[in-house]
Amino acid sequence: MRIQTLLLVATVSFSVIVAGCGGGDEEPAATSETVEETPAPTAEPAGTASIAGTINFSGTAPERPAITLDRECRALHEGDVLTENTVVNDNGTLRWAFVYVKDGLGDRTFAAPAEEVTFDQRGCMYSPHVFGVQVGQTVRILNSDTFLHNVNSQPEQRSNKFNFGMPLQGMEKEQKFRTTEVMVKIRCDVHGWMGAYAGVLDHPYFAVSGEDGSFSIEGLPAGTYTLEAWHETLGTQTMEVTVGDGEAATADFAFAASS
Ligand SMILES: [Cu+2]
Repeated sequence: MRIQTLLLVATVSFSVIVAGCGGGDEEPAATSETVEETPAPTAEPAGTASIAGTINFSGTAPERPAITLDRECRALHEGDVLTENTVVNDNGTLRWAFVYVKDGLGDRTFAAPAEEVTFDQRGCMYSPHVFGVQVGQTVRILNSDTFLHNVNSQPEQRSNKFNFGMPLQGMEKEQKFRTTEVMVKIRCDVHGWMGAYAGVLDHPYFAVSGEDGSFSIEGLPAGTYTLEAWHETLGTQTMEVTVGDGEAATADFAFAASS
C-alpha cells in the first residue's frame, strides 16, 4: 500500500513536470516527417501464424476418485469433488494438458504482458488446475474461502520459490515467476489434495487444453517449432510443426492410458 502511494505521488509529480515543460500554444507540433525519422520503440510485432489441435486420449479413462475433504471444505460442496489429475473429456480428449512452444523462437524476446493471470482458491480447490504464465507477468492470487490456505510453490528453479498463507476471504496477493520452468507445482499444506501446475515461459506461445480437449496458439511468427504437450500423469510428447505467415497448422497429440 505504501509503495503504491509513493508510486502514485511519483506519477503525479512526473505529470506535472511534463505539463510544465510542454505547455504553451507556441510549441510547434511535431511534423509527420519527424515522427517517421524517430519511430517509437515497439515490441516484436506479433506473427500471423497459428497452431491448433486436440489432445486425444485412447484406452480406458481412469476413474476420478472423489477427494476426501475435511469437514470445513466439504461444507462448501453439494456433492463429491473429483480429482483433476487425469480428466478425460466426454469426447475422448484430455483436459488440463499444457501445450507450448518448446523450441524454435530463436533469440526473439517477448515482454511480459500487462494482463494478469488470476489464480483462485475456492471451495478448497485451486482454480485453474493448470495455467501458463510469462516470466515477470503478474499472477493475482485470490482466496475466495473464509479460512486459511497457503500457496507453496515447488520449483526446480530457486527464484520461482514462494510460500505464504492467505488466512482471510477476499485476500489478494500479486506474485511473479522469475525463471522459465515447465512445470512448477503449487500446493497447499493445509489441504493436502490441493495442487496446481504453472507453466512458466519467456514467450506467449502456450495454451491449456479445455473441456473439448482443444488448444490454440496464435500470433506466431512463421517458423519451424518444437511443440510439447505436458500432462500431469501421462507425461510429455513433442512434435515438430512448420507454419508460414498467415497459415494455420494442425497439431493433434495422442496420449494413451497408462498401463
Ligand atoms: Cu488449502
